[in-house]
Parts: sequence; C-alpha cells; structure tokens
Amino acid sequence: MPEQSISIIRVPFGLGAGRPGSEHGPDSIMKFGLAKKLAGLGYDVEADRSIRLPEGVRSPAGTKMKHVQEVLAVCTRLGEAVSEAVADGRIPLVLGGDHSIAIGSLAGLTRHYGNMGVIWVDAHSDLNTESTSPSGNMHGISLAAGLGLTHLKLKQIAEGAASLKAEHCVIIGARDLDRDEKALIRSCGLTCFTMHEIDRLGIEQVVREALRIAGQGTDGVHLSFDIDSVDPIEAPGTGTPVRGGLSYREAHLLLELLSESGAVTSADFVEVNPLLDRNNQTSKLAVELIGSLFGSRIL
Ligand code: HAR
Ligand code: MN
Ligand code: MN
Ligand code: MN
Repeated sequence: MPEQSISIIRVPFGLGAGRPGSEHGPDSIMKFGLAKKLAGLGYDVEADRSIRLPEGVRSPAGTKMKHVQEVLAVCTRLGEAVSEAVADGRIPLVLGGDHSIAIGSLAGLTRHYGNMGVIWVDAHSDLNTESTSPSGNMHGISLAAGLGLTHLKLKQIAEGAASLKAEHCVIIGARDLDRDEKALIRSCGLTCFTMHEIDRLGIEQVVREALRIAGQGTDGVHLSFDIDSVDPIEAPGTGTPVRGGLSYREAHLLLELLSESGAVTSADFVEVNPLLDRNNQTSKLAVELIGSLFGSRIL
C-alpha cells in the first residue's frame, strides 16, 4: 500500500474575525511539532505551503460585512492549493486563521467532490448571511456560504465549485446561535448536534450519527474543526470563547472516532489565537487533536 500523504496548508489570515490574533495560529501550531507528529504516524508530510493575502487587496471602508475582498482573495488562493493537493492524491490539512477561510477549502474541495459531506465542529453554526450577520465578521457566514445561502458563492472562488447539500452537513458542539441561524437550522435540512444532544446521547453516538449523515451516499467528508468547540478551560486561546464546550476527552474521542472510520478526506483546524492563549495551551491542544484525527492513540 502506498504511503498516505498530507499537505499542510497554512493560512495566516485573521481578518474574518472580530479581533486580531488568529493569523498567528498556523505558525504556532507548526512550532509545537505538528509536522513531526504526523511524520511519526507514518505519513508523507508536505508542509511548505502558506497562503498569503496578495499585496494591495483592500476592501472599501464602511460596508456592513468587513474585509470581503481580503477574504475572497485569500480563499481563492487557498481553493487552488486545496484543489492541487486533492489532484495530487494528498490529504489537505488547512491550518487557520479564522473560520472564514473554510470558504476557500470548500470551494477547492467541491471541484473534486461533487457530493461531499461536511462535519462542522464549532461552538457556533457560522450560518449567518450578509443580511442576518449581527457582527459583519466573515467567519460567521462560512457554512452558509458553503451551502450557497450567501451572496458570495463558492463558484466565484473556484471554477467548477458547487454548493454543499444540507442533508449531508452536520454541526457538532453548537451552543451560541443567533436567532436567524436557529430559524435556518430548523428549515434548511442540515443536522445540528448542540451541546444538549452531546450531553444526552454522548459524544460517541453523536459522532456515529454524524458519520452516517455526512458519509453515507457521499464521495468525501470534510471536517471543519473550530477550536472554540472545545471548552475555554482547555482552549482559552480563541477569539470567541463560549463556556460549556467539549471536554478534553470528548474532543479527543470525537477525532479518534473520525480517524477509526477512515471517512475523513480533508480537514480545517481554525480559530487558534496565540495572542489570547495561556502558556500555548491551545496551540498544543490543536497539535494533539490533529494527531488523534490522523491515528495517534494512547496505547
Ligand atoms: N454568530 C456570530 C456572528 O455571526 C458569531 C460568530 C463567531 N465566531 C466564530 N465562528 N468563531 O465560529 O458574528
Ligand atoms: Mn466557526
Ligand atoms: Mn466558533
Ligand atoms: Mn444523498
């Protein structure tokens, strides 16, 4: 069997968030040994890709949504890099950056996967649109963009990209939803396992259901993991922490179960903000969690 390959794609971009710092996420995660960890698990690791904002791109001031042009430019470059990794048979592992960059991942991926499932692990649902966003921050609309519900469309970003089907999208860990997002979740056909369902069913059953929804009848599964899904006690280094999140063990088990399934074909890890971290706890946790996704085990 040929060795599996991973392309780590760094995206040092934080303008989709309301506060600075997540642009330092990729370098911090790398600094704590991600490439070595993955190589130690037996992967061929390509780690030299970094997606930068092109010189001179600047959105006009005074618009409701902030930094739209910057998000578009970075996502276009990211979409190309992700698409290239898939075409070369490598698993794209995208390190954010704020969660707006998932729009670029989804654009690049859906060029290849015509019927992709998505598992979105997040304290939030990122289902605002340009009209419902309370903040104007682009990281709050990224899943809606993937579903084709925003003015911004994936096919503007990558030729041949297509919207996701809600029936194959699952959110896990939600606990801070805006009013319009709640209405959309009830009407659009995706599945949302909030912290309430995790408390009641347990994370194992939730992940099994999620794998069924995102994995059955699809040609790939993308994991978009927002570190703010984890409780701020474990992951304080993030821009919009919300108490009552996944425990350390639940987060690991979730990723171990995804790993065991063999279903995940690409992943984002986003919203690590080293400026808000305590003793680099959150960056180190991200390295561990990515390890669990790629097969690291206690014994
Ligand atoms: N729902 C809010 C908004 O749209 C907050 C989104 C917050 N942040 C994230 N996304 N980290 O997961 O602005
Ligand atoms: Mn998010
Ligand atoms: Mn979030
Ligand atoms: Mn189907």
